[in-house]
Amino acid sequence: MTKSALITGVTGQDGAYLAKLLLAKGYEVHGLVARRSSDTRWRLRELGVEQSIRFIEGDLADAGSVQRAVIKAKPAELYNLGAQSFVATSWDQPVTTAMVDGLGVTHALEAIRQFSPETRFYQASTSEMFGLIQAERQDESTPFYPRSPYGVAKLYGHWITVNYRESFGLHASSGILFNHESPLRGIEFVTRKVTDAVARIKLGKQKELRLGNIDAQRDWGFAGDYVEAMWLMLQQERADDYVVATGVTTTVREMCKLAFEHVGLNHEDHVIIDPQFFRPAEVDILLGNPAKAEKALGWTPKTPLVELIQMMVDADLRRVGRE
Ligand code: NAP
Ligand code: G4F
Repeated sequence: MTKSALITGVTGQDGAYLAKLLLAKGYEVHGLVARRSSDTRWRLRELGVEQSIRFIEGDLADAGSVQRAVIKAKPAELYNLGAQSFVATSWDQPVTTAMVDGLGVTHALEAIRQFSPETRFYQASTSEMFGLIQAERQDESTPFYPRSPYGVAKLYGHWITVNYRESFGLHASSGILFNHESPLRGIEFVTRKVTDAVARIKLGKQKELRLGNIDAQRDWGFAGDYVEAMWLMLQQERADDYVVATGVTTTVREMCKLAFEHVGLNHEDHVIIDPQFFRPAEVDILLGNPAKAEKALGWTPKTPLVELIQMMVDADLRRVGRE
């Protein structure tokens, strides 16, 4: 029998890759989409899956709409990827961030609890919850110390997922994913901001790139690899929580160097430090330990950062070239 899946955040980076993965596995894929005034489906078109998805209008902040989506899709698996996911914006819109990234998770869990308790649930948790890190390499037992309203909201989402698993026996798993990027990454995130600027500078359409704290370090992987870990989590007999990471950390500065070098340029000739991109509180360094996911799920990261950045620069060169 065809399995049905419901993805919140289907128009986002991860939603698009996950939809493609599930369709390839033969799932009927439903996507919850919030009403927007302009088109948000470009990623689904780039991956050639837009026509195969059954869209259901709804918003994570609106409990009734999430319930109706669950009743309509009758999903065997619900992947809760929808979020206000840009950390910097969470200081400007802390309440929206809490509503969607925090309470929105409870709306999804309640919908399952009341209308579809057999549905398996995936929560998109984040390494941002580790914030001011309490261990050199972060794993499932590392204490959390979020440093942004986004991190705080996501921590609520994480614990309510654990709580509904323990309270009601739901098959609810939380993936604590470290940063993952791709050519479909939003332009506001630092990797894509850099690769887009590199393409524009190379093609003579831009001269400089303004960045904030380039000493920050992140454990960056490829989104296409990470959505496989999400799916694997929901195929396990027991629900659990997993760190998904590469185990390698790199500065923003070094990531920039890789991107500029790929087109034969020197980042030092173009990068300008601009205080407007510094954050009120920073997560200086993240470095994950994915040993549990490797052992229990058989998952390993496949794409090294240099390959990922080159893939993103090449995609942006093509895009900017077409403009
Ligand atoms: P993304 O590209 O920003 O996508 C976010 C998605 O959420 C979009 O489809 C967006 O819809 C949707 N959304 C926003 N507000 C919503 C609302 N009120 N109701 C329903 N949907 C809403 O994020 P991503 O990089 O794919 O990340 C997916 C999830 O993983 C997010 O929860 C994020 O916080 C989490 N995460 C990401 C990373 C990472 O490095 N990428 C790491 C750890 C965790 P529109 O297109 O209409 O805006
Ligand atoms: O690319 P970023 O905006 O990603 P950030 O804040 O790490 O958050 C991403 O990863 C989280 C997982 O840990 C996700 F949960 C979250 O949804 C999102 O996907 O910034 C990365 C680093 C930061 O330290 C930031 O201060 O890059 C630094 N940075 C320096 N200059 C910049 C810039 N970030 C952005 N976005 N823009 C800059 O100009």
